[in-house]
Amino acid sequence: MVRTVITFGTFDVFHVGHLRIIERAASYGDRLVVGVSADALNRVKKNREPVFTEAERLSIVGALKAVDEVFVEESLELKRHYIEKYSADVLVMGDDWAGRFDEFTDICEVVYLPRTPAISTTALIEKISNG
Ligand code: C2G
Repeated sequence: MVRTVITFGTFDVFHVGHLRIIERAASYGDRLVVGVSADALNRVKKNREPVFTEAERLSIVGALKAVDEVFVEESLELKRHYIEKYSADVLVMGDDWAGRFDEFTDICEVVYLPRTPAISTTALIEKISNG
């Protein structure tokens, strides 16, 4: 039996914190599927335009060794649908989302992993803009 892991994120201005969570997520199973937030969803969630478009973010995440499949996450409300569609056995998220997806424990295991400290897309954007 193939154990499928699913995770979600914007993965904008891809950094080592993103890489680490993807690698750790992959270690929970045999196959890793990643939902990459649509540009429109990112606008709603973060109130800003992503630096890289969803097509670019999808290409970057999809090219990673640990990733088997990528798709566009259109809405936060569709999580149950995506978990079922991709037959995920485990949902992995960073602990900034701790407790937020516990409702899915009826259909899969839900795991929250500690975020990589001291790095974020927001901090990188600030650092780059301030020169
Ligand atoms: N992350 C991490 N360490 C960091 C930064 C991010 O482990 N220093 C993790 C986050 O916890 C998340 C993943 O990397 O699990 C993607 O982070 P974001 O791109 O910020 O994702 P987000 O916009 O929170 O989208 O449906 C859920 C959302 O789509 C998650």
